[in-house]
Amino acid sequence: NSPTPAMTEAPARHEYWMARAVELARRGRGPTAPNPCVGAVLVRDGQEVAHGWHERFGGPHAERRCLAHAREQGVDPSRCTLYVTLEPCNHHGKTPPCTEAVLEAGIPEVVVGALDPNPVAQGGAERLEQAGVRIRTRVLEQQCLDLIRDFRLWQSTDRAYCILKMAATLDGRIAARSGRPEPISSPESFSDVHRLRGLAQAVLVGGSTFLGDDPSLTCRLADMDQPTGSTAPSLYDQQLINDEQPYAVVLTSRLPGADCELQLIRKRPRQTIFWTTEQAAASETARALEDIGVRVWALPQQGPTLQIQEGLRRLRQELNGHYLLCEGGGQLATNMLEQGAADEFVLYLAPRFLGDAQAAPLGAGRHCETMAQAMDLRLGRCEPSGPDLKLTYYPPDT
Ligand code: AOF
Ligand code: ZN
Repeated sequence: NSPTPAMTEAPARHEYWMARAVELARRGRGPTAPNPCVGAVLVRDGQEVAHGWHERFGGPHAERRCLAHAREQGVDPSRCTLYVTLEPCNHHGKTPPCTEAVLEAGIPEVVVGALDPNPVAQGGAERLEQAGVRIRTRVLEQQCLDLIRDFRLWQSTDRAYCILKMAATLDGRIAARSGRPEPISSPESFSDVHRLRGLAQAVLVGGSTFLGDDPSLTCRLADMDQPTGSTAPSLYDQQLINDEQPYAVVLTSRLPGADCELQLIRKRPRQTIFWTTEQAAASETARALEDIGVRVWALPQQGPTLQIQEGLRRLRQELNGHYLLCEGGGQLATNMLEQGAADEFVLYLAPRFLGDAQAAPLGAGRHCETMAQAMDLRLGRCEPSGPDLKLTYYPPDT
């Protein structure tokens, strides 16, 4: 029997409520880009009395949403502790400073997850402390920093944030021996993947997946649940209304003919992008593809493959793409990890075991004599997804 948060020692209690704020913040992932997702909770006498999160870019910040919720509930914030995943902002941006809102509400204690990496907005914690508010910072800091990894990347680089997603059996296989695209993971994981596609402005596959699976790479909304509790029109609604689908990106040195029968070329040429070699991009085949609306981008060579980061940069610069979702296969996943282009690696592990060494594995193309050659990752999140396990990894040094 785990004790209730009200009974636990202060640090555990603070972490409990910060974890709750992190979950709230995650609901805003996507529509808040390129701003951070932020969550906030107001707690009184060990009870949550109000909550809020940043719902969409340009909208009210998490703290203000939380205070508005408190007002609706008839709660007096001057007897509460505010938990917020990111340091309250201290600047006039699209919205006035949250530090002002906190002081006006008379909140006596604020617990902050991560300090704001944005030099324009930071300094809120210090400002509140000077005004006499009890401040505690860096609570569950790593989780709160992981939450805004995308935001930190958008602030420090000019490229899109890349999520590498794979589904595998317990023995690390991504297909049976036939290679046919059969489902591996559960329906719950399937809808989670479509949520990721809904978040992304582009979905990337390798050349062999493109030719072998003939994927449509669309986000199929009808199968998905809506996020609950949101008042903003969700990204999913907007996509339904606008019929927006993520761009389909294919990394390949061999371009298909413009008259081929592949789904992307036949049905979605204007939303298809090839990342290819200089040579292929200069070919007649490339011109014919461009004539039907396909984009062909030449990427610089990097070792045996192409420089993925350059594709991510063009995606952000030319198409305002903030997220790219990479859906494998094993060779592309390996290249991506080797190039440090996977900012987040989401792995759905299904409780199934093939035991066939000829079945396609999660990774391919490297020669590793010893474990010293392994690429190390850091486990960020571990959560059930129906009967599967959803594991989120990050590069180790971040
Ligand atoms: C957010 N949501 O809940 C918090 C943020 O242009 P603005 O006014 O929306 O301000 C954006 C900056 O405010 C952002 O870069 C971050 O540093 C800070 N905090 N931002 O989008 C929030 N609390
Ligand atoms: Zn703010």
